[in-house]
Amino acid sequence: MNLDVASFKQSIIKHLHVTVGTDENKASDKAWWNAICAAVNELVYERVTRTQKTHFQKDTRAVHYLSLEFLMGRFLKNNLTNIGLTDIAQKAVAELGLDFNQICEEEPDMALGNGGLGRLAACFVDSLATLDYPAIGYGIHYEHGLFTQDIQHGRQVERPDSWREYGNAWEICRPESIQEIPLYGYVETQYDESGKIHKEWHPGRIIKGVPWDIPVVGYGANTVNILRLWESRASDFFNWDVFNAGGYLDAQVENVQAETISKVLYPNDNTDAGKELRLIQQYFFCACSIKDIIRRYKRAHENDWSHFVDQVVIQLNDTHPAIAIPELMRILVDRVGLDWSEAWSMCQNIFAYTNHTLLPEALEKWSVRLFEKVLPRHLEIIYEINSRFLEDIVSQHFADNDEVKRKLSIIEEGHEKMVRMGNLSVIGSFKVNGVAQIHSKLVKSDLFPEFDQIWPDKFTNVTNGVTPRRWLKSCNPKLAKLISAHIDADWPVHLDKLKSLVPLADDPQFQQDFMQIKLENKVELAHVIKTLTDVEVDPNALFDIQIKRLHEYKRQQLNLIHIMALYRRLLQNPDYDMPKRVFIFGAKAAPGYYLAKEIIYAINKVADRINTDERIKDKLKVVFLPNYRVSLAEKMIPAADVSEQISLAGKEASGTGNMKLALNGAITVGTLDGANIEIAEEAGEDNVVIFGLDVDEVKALQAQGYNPWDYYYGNEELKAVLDWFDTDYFTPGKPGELSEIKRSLLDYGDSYLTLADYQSYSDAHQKVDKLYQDKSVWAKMAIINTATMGKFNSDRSIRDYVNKIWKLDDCNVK
Ligand code: 26W
Repeated sequence: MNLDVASFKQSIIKHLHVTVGTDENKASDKAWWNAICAAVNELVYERVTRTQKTHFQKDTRAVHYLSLEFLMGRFLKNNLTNIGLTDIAQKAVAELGLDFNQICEEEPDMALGNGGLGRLAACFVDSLATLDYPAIGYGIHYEHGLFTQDIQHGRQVERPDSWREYGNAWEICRPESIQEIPLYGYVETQYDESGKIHKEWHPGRIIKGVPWDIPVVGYGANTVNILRLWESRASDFFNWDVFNAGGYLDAQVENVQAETISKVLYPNDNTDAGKELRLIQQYFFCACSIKDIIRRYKRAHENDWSHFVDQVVIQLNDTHPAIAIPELMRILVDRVGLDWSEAWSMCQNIFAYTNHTLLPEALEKWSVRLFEKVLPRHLEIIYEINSRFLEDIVSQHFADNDEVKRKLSIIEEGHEKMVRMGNLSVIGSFKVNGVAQIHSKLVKSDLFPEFDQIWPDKFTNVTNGVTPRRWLKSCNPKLAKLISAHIDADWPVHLDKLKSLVPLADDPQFQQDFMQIKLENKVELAHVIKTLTDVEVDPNALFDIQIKRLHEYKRQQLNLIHIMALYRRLLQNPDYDMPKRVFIFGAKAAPGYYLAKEIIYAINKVADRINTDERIKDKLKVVFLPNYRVSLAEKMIPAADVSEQISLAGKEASGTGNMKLALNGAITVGTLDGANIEIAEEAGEDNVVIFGLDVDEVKALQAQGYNPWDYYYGNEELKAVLDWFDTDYFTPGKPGELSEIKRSLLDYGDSYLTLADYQSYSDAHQKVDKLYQDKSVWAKMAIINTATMGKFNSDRSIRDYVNKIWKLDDCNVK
C-alpha cells in the first residue's frame, strides 16, 4: 500500500470533520473509530467497484455461499491487516495522540452467528477474497445478533445484542437491489389453451428484502468481494391497500410483522426448535438471494438460460438454506416456464450441501402443516421431487424395500408428517460434504448410507480450516513477527511454510523467544481476566482453555469434574505435585438449554470456592469469562498453553477452535474426534495428548449397554467428586443446587459417556503436568504445533471446495 503515515492521518482528520461531523477537541473514541473506518473505506470501496466491474466484464462463474449465519467479529484490525495498512494506521493513530488498541475496543462484534458454522462462513469469505475467487456470501441482516451473556450470581443472563444501534461503519445499503418476497396464501391450478397445467401461487403477503453489502477484503487487497445481507421490511405495495382502506393502524401492525423476520438470530446451536418464524427467515433470505443471482445472470445473458449452470454454483451451509432448492424449481418451472426435468437437472447441477452435524436433534424437519400454511407451492414441489425420486431412483436400487423407501423419503410419515431437510438437500445437490475426514466417513456410513449406495460419487470430504490472517497475524502480532523474522513473510497465504520452523523447535534461543511471547500474551490475558472477573491469576501458571458453545456433547462437565478432583487432591495432600494451573472457560448456552445453564452455574460456583480457598495457595484457579465471542477469542487463543477438545468421539463434526489454538502454540488435550484426528496426524502423536474412547469403542460400549454406575462405583475419586455435587460445599447453605449435573450423569444415563472417559482424561492431564515441568520439552511441543498446522488454513479448504465441487477459476483484479 503506497500510502504514508502523514496522508493517512490527514484522511482520518478529514473524515472526522466531514463524515463524522465533529473535531479533534471534542471527538470521543467512538468518533475517532468511525473516522478511521471511513478512511479505510475510502480504499475499500474503490476496490469493491473494481472487483465487481472485473467479474462482470469477464463474465466469471461464481460461488454463492448461502448461510443463515456469518460470525464476522470485528473488522478494523482485520481490514487493516488485509489491506497492508496496520503499521501506517498504528503510527498515524499514535501521532494523533490516541491509543490504537483502545480505539479498536469501540467496535462491537458483528455476531450474526452462533458458533462453528457461522465462524467457518466468515473464514471462508476471507479466503475466497484472498484467493481471488468470484464469490458472494448471502445471509440475513439481523438487527440483533447472538445475545450478550452476563453472569449474575453465577448464572447466565441474556441481554439483546445491538451491534448496529447507532449505525455500522462497514455496511452499505443497496436500495436499488430490493426484492419482493411472497408468503402464505394458496395455489391455483390453471390450464392453458394446449391443456398444459400451470400453477399460480396467490400469496397472502409480500415482504420487501433490502440488501446491505459488507465488503470482504482479501489479504493483499486485490479482490474485495461482498457479503450481502437481507433486511426485511413491509412492502409498500401491500401496505397501501390496507392503508387506503382506512387501516392506518393495521398497516403499522403489518409493518411490525414484516420487520420481525430479520429481527433476531435464533440462538440455538445444534437443536432444531421448529419455529414458524425461523422457516420464514430461511425462505426469506433464500428467495431474495435466488432472485439476486438471477438478476445478475440476466444482466449478462438476458433470457438465455443455457449458461446458467456454468455460471452459478450455490453452496448450502448445512440444511438451513435448503428451501432454496424448491424455490429455484418454482422459478424455473412456474415463472420461466421450463419443463420439470430440465429445471430439475439444472438444480441438481447448481446446489451443493455441507453437513455440519450428526446430532439427531440438530437435523432439521418442518411439519407439513406449517409448510402448507407458509409455503404452499413449495410443499407441492417437494412432493413432486419426492415422488419422482422414489419412483425413478429408489425403486431401481432397492426394488420393493419399503423400509428403505420410508427412510429415504423427504416426507417422514408419523402422527405428524414432517419434511426432512437433510434428505431434500442430498437429493437436490450434486455434492455433499462433511467437514473432517472422520465426520465425512460417518456421514456416509451412519447418516446417509443408502444415499451413498445410490450416488457413491456424491459424498466427499472437505476438512475445515481457519484464516491465519485473523487467527495468527492479527490476533497474535508478536508471534507473527517472530515467525516473519525466520521464514518467508508470505506465510499468511502459504501457511505450509510454517513447516520451516520445525528445525527451530530444538533451538534454545527460539524456544525462549517463543515462550517469552506466550508469557507476554498470558500477562495481557491476565489483565483481561482481572478486569472481567476480578480474579487474579499468575501468568506463570499453565493456562488451560476450553472455549466453545456449552453443550453436553462437548463435555465441559468432564473438565469441571476433573478440576474438582484436582482440588480434592490438593486438599487431601497440600504437597500434591502439579504445576500451578489456571482453568479458563468461555461458553454461551442456548437460552432454553436447561442443563447447559446448570453447568455454567456449577463452573462459577466451583470457581468461587476454589479461588478463595487459602489452603491451596493459588495452585489452582478457575475462571469463567463472560460473553465469549470472536473478539474475546482473539485475546484468549494467543495465551493458551493447553487446548481442551474433549467431545465424545463421533459427536464433534470437526471443530475449528482446536485449529486456532494449536496454530498459536497450545497443546491439544483431545479425543479422537473431528479434526483432532488430523491435528494429531499433522503435529505427530508426541505433540498432542490423546485420551478416551475412539468412535469404534464408543459404538461397542453403547451396543453392549453402557452403565454409568459401573464407573461411579468402580472409581473412588470419581464417586467422591460426583457426591460432592449433592452437598453444599460449593453452594453454602443450599445443598443439592448442583445435583442436576450428577443426575444427568447417573440417573439419566450419561448420554455422552463422560464417566467412561474420566480416568483416561485424568491420566492425560497427569501427562500434561509432567510435560509442562520440563520447559524445553514443552516449548518444543508448542513450536511444533504452530509449525505443523499449515493444513488448517481455510485457503486450503477453499481450494478443496474449488477442485472437488465448485470448479471455479480465479480472477485477477488489478
Ligand atoms: C437448527 C438448529 C441448528 C443450528 C446450528 C442446527 C445445527 C447448527 C449447526 C450445524 C451447528 C454447528 O455450528 N456445527 C459445527 O460446525 C462447525 C463448522 O463445520 C464444526 O467445526 C463443528 O464441529 C460443528 O459442531
